[in-house]
Amino acid sequence: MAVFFAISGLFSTSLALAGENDYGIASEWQMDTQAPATDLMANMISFHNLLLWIIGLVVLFVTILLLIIIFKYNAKANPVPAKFTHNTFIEIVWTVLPIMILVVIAIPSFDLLYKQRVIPEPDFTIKVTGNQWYWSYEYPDHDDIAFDSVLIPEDELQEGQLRLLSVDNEVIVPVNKTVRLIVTGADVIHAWTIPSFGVKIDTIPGRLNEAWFKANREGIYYGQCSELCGKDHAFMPIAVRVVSDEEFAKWVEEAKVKFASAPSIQQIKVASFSAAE
Ligand SMILES: [Cu+2]
Repeated sequence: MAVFFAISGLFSTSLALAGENDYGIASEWQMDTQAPATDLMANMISFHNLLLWIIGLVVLFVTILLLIIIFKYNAKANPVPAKFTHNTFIEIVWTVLPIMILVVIAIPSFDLLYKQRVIPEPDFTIKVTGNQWYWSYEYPDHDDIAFDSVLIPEDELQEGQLRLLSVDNEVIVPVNKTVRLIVTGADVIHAWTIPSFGVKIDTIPGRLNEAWFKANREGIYYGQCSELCGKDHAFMPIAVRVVSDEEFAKWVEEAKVKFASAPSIQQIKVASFSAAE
């Protein structure tokens, strides 16, 4: 069994290295992660692959030792048991070797944590608010464009739209720009994620969390709320479209007009709530 896991681990490593998986969306029979659209995610995948090799080799090594002991040192094959209780050399080896393995893991691990948590100078900021059960986005550096992003129900899907993933208003960002996310929750805890970006962060009511990404490839990327938040948790997807600088500038101009007049769902809710009081 252990050997099976080791081999399947190595197998999925080679799959990921071959870049078989899709960008921004799960693929049929997918093993391993979605293809990376940020340097950070590429970094995470190579760290993940390093760990798989280490885990695989450790499992293989331990399995071989176990098999040797099971067959060579059982009572039948070895009728006179040894009496020794200590072996200084082997004790040094099994202390020092794991320490060295942990150091090999720790160095890229801390490097990755640093890259994730220390946010580089952003080109602009997007504020993300998780609501039951949709997302709200604000672009404070672009005239406070604000809109809600709601799932397109299955019976209203147009050609090319995806069940449980497509939304009415996608987040639009330019390629190769550092985007800072400031996230919060309006009601309960949600979590915003785009697997291909290597970003996942809790949106907590009454608290601001920060994350960032710099997409290095144009395209559409999907994620799904990743913190159980109520009955429609599965129906509040995240869609980010990465476009060229020109397309982004064009979208900003259009969005200023489009979202200027449309009151957000949140505002309607608040209005009806206060009217009822
Ligand atoms: Cu949720």
